[in-house]
Amino acid sequence: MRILDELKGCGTIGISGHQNPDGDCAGSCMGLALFLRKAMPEARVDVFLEPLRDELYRNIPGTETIRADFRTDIDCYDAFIVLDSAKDRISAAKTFFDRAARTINIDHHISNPGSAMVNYVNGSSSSACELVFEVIDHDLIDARIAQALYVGMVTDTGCFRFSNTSRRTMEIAGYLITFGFEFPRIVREVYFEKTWVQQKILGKALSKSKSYLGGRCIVSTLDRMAIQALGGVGKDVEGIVSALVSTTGADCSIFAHERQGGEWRVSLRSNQIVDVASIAARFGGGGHIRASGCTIGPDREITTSILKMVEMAGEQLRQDVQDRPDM
Ligand SMILES: [Mn+2]
Repeated sequence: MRILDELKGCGTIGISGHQNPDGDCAGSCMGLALFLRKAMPEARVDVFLEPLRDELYRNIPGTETIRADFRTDIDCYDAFIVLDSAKDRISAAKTFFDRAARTINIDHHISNPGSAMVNYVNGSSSSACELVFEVIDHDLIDARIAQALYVGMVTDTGCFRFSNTSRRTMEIAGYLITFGFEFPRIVREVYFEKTWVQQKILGKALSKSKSYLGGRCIVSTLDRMAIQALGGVGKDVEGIVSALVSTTGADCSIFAHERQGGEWRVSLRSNQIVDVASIAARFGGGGHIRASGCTIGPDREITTSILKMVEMAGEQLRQDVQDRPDM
C-alpha cells in the first residue's frame, strides 16, 4: 500500500488509534500525520487520541496538535485512518470513522479482521510504526517523522528484545536513527524511566515476593493500602511482573494488585515454557502465551486463586520435562 495513492483527492483526513494509547499507537498516528501534513499541504489532518502519558507527549513530535477532547468542526472526513487497532477500540473517534467517506485500517495485531474499506493488516510486523514506514514515501521522512516512528518501534519490541523484532525491523530502525534525533534519551525516557514512587512500589513488590516451584515461579501481590502508602496509584505497578520473571531460574511470574471494590488485577509472564494465556483463560482472562492477565473478582479469594495458578504452572513445567526426548 502507498498511502498517498489511497488518499488522492482528500481534503480532510482524520487519524486515530486505540484507547489508552501506548508509544506505538501515538508514534504511528503522529508519524503518519506529520508525513501527510508535509506531503499534502493543502489537506487538513486531525489526530484524535486520549491524553498521552507525559514521557510520550514529550518524546513524540507534534503531540501538541492532538485533539484529546475529540472535538472537530468537520462532519464527514474525506478519509479516516485507524492505526494499531481495529475500529472497535477507538472510543469517541468511532463516530468520525463511521461517517467518513473513505476508511483505512493499518494494524499489526493478528486478531484484527480488517475493519475498514481499505485494510493493511500484517500480524508479523513488529509495530504499527513499522507498517506506517512501509506505506509512506521515504524521500519525505525527516527527523520529526523518524523520531515518532522510532518511539513506537522501541515500545512494541521492548527495545528490540522481543521475538517480533525482525531483520526488517532492525533495518528500518537503523535507517531512522540516521536522521539524527536523540535516540538514547528516547529509549531511556520512554522505556526505562520510572518515577520515584514507581521505583519504591517496585522495590516493595520485589522484597515481599515469594518463590514457588523451586524458584521457577515468582509471585508478588500489593493491596491498595500498600500502593497508597507509597503515594502511588494503580498504573504505577506497570513493569513489576516483568521484573519478577527476570529472576535467575524462573520461568514464570504472577503479580496481582488490588483495584477498587476489592477486585484484583493479575498479570502473568513467562520466559520459555509455561503458557500463561491458558492459565489466565481458566480465570476468565486472556492474552498471549508469554504475557497474559485476568481479573479476580471480590467474590473469589485472591490467595487461593494465585496458588491454583502456581499449581497449573507447575503441571505445565512437569509436563514439559516428560515431553522432552531422552538424551
Ligand atoms: Mn502496536
